[in-house]
Amino acid sequence: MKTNASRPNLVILYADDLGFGDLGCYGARGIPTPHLDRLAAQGLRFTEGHASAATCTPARYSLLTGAYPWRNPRAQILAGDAPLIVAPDSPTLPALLRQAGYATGCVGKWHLGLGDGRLDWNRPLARTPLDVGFDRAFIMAATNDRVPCVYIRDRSVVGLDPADPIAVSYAAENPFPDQPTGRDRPDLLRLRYSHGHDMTIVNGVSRIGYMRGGRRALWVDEEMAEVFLREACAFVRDHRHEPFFLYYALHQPHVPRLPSRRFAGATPRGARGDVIAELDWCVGEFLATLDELGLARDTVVLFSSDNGPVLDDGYQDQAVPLCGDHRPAGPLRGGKYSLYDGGNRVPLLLRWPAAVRPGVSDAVICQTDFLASCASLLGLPLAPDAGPDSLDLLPALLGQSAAGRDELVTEGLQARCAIRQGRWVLIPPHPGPAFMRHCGIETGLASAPQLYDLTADLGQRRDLAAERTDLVARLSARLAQIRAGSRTAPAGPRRP
Ligand code: NG6
Ligand code: CA
Repeated sequence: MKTNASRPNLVILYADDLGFGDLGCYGARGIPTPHLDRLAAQGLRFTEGHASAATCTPARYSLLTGAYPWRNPRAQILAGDAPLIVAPDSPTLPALLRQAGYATGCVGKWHLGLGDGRLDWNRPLARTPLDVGFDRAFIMAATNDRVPCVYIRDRSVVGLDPADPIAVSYAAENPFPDQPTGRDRPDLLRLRYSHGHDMTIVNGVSRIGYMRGGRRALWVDEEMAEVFLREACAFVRDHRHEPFFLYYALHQPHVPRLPSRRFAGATPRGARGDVIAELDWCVGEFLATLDELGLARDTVVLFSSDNGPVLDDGYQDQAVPLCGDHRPAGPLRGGKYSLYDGGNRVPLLLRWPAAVRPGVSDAVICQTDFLASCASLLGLPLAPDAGPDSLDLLPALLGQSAAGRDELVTEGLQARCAIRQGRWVLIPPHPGPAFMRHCGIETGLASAPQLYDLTADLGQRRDLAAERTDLVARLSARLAQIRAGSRTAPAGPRRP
């Protein structure tokens, strides 16, 4: 089946921990991102694109299911051996597109769990992206700082030698005393940890979790960008004659930040800047493949990030001292893990040359809305239980309307939520430290409610909770009502 304007290809390029201020087109200085800047110039650049959460697993869960992450108590930063948290055969974005005849592929960071709780890495895996709507998958299980440090194709670890089976453990104690850890053998490290990340050493970098075996299958961090890029391009090449959906989840700029030789030292911002430059290059190479295959015009390319930025996320890679005057979250307060806007407001770009005129949009869009908006684009009905928090924002996404969400719930750590309504954000009282000392991030947690007017105070500096007790009461009640309910999107037509 040939693609055309009513059945465009869809690609989601998803960065890991890229902040609102990290790209040139969002005001970054000192980190060249020419390819993403060009993508922005050729399409729509959103100033109010939001992940549903300030960490990876919950945000990705929402993107694929159209549900707020706190609806699923397991949608929290997962260990590398956690079971799949998306119900098999549930109505996900890839499942919707697969049903509509699209070839569906997943490349890159997964972090939504694998298997059914009895994971054996040496046998075909019971639950993988293939069980939630993808025809093909080439992934890492969790994050680049978590074991197992291997690639998985469809259901199997790539390049595994059966004589050297993989064992993985997230127990408190190292069950593999013969495997050196960062804690015991710092002399073996080429990149030292700053906090956490002191367990099994792989490629001279200690990780989260313990691992033994699988030596032939271990990834080389510096090759990861090219490996995923190659797989993403191969998927597009293989499916160029039919409509396709590709979810290409890049690993940059998540820790450990180990760019390929080409990008080591490419920016004055140190490793974090270098891997953002590398991310930009990957996007450029990927877009060039669309051009070469004559697919650019009829392909909707969405670019976004799973959560806000962090400088020191556990390795001594000099991200803090080399940051200089670069502001990874731009004008926003907080970053990754935070309930402030810097945690969830991220770059969001959409290019579709056949139908979308370039511009800038201030419509509030959440990644949760991609599901219903795609269904709307393709004229596909959504099951009543599909995407309980997914709004059809197609007109806003295509630049035909300035109206996005009026209301949005976002989550920091551990399902603690804030609510946005129009210009107002309420962060209810939540127990916990106001500041993450290791990461240098303001969490937004406080014993009193906080209320901010984003129109007058984008940087969330002036807390108006004491002055506007009426709004605090109204928004608190609304948040409680939302959390007690089972959906926020209408089950029928979903235009807000
Ligand atoms: C944290 C890790 C951090 C990162 C994060 C998940 C420590 C001390 N910190 O627990 O390095 O891996 O989890 O990041 O272990 S995310 O982008 O996948 O949400
Ligand atoms: Ca992330």
